[in-house]
Amino acid sequence: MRALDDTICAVATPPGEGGIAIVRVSGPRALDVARGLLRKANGSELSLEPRYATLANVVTPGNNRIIDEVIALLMVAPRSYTREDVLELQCHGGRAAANAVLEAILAMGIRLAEPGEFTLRAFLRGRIDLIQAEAVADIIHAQTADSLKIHEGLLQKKLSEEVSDWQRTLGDTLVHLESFLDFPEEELELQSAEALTTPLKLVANKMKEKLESYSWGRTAREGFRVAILGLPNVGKSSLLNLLAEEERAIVSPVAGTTRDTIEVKINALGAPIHLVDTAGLRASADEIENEGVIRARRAASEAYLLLMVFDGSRDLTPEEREEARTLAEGGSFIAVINKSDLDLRPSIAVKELLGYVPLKISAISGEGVEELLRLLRERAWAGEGPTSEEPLTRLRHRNQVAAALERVEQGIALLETTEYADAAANELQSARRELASLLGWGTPEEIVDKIFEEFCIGK
Ligand SMILES: Nc1nc2c(ncn2[C@@H]2O[C@H](COP(=O)(O)OP(=O)(O)OP(=O)(O)O)[C@@H](O)[C@H]2O)c(=O)[nH]1
Ligand SMILES: [Mg+2]
Repeated sequence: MRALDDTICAVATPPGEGGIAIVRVSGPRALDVARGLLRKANGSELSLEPRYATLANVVTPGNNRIIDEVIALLMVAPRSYTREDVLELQCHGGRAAANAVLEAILAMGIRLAEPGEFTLRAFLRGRIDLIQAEAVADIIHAQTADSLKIHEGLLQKKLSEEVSDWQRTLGDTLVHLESFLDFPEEELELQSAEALTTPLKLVANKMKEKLESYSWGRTAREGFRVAILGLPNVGKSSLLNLLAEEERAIVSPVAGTTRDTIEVKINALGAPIHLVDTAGLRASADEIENEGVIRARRAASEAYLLLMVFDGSRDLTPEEREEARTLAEGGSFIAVINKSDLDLRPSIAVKELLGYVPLKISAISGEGVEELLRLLRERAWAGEGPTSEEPLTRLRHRNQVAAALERVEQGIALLETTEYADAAANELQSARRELASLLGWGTPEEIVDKIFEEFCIGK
């Protein structure tokens, strides 16, 4: 496992302008940083009362030049997020102040934290389990109220406690089986198969219910995948940017601008939508563009819904008709005619082609976009709404529960044919290991690393 004995620091707030920016320090030297950099307004040294907000100047050691005026908070180990000494400095917002404070801390020999390293420390020190750590990342990334609610529940250990209950039940049966196996000379009676398997069957049923909740949980976490498709230059990337409310994809009048798929999560009036912008569909002599088209078709096949975009400023081409027909046969779609601010020529043609009047929108003026969001929400929820208050939301969780369930069912089958108490005990032990791994205990390091890679710096 990674080093836990050094001190790390990072700006914990996102880049950009805002009221405040927070710089975080965690580790044995956090107090040194406070002593070295914080001064009272009159320049004298200042001592921080743990858990009290203190107004302070951050100064350059040596010449006492003021870098920024901050609110300082000290959390002393083990009563902190990482269970280490933690110093948080609320600087003025924007990049400059927080970066200057960070530079001063780095100059003291403190290391810049990796993404998620504060939470990783909380996990490695046992303050939170892996499900809670994942929930922290998912809360940060949550786009909708549903996703937030589910992940707040996970952070409050709702799933962790259920898993621990299952482990306890398996453990009770194991104790009985093992004492029977370990001390045959004491002539302990093995309970009847029914007495042994009844609690196991209850656990198996609860696991099955959990597994069934995954489909909704995944949607709540990841969103409904909607792939934006169409010929080059129809305005797919412009539409993605408009819906995402940020300039995620490059937009240009050059046909064939987008190559790779670009994914963004949006909140369509409450519905979680995972939008995928794709390369314009056309045969090209450019190898990279062709790869882009292959990716676009893959995105189409993986999508829950297609958002077909047509260009309202020109007529439909024969290839476009052919593409649209094929896409329409392939799955559920919404068709829009973009560039409604220009002459809308093909709406009649699209109606003939696809059998309904497409929505007219403009990625430039924003016309029709509210209506598009409404349509997206409607179509998304038509497929699936909330089915469970506390669903499984991650594939990792689903796989671990499925693996544990398999072992429990195997154990039950062995107990029912009697004779095989030791084999059954092995199965139950394996099931307990799968559940422990779900909670993060004994989970392979590469899996843990992968989880923390999703985090942002400073969390
Ligand atoms: N007038 C007008 N122009 C638009 C609209 N939407 C996009 N455009 C313009 O159309 C051009 C192509 O836009 P993009 O968003 O890059 O189109 P695209 O479909 O992503 O293109 P490729 O990535 O090449 O497939 C750009 O010059 C945009 O400014 C619109 O609603 N109205
Ligand atoms: Mg594009």
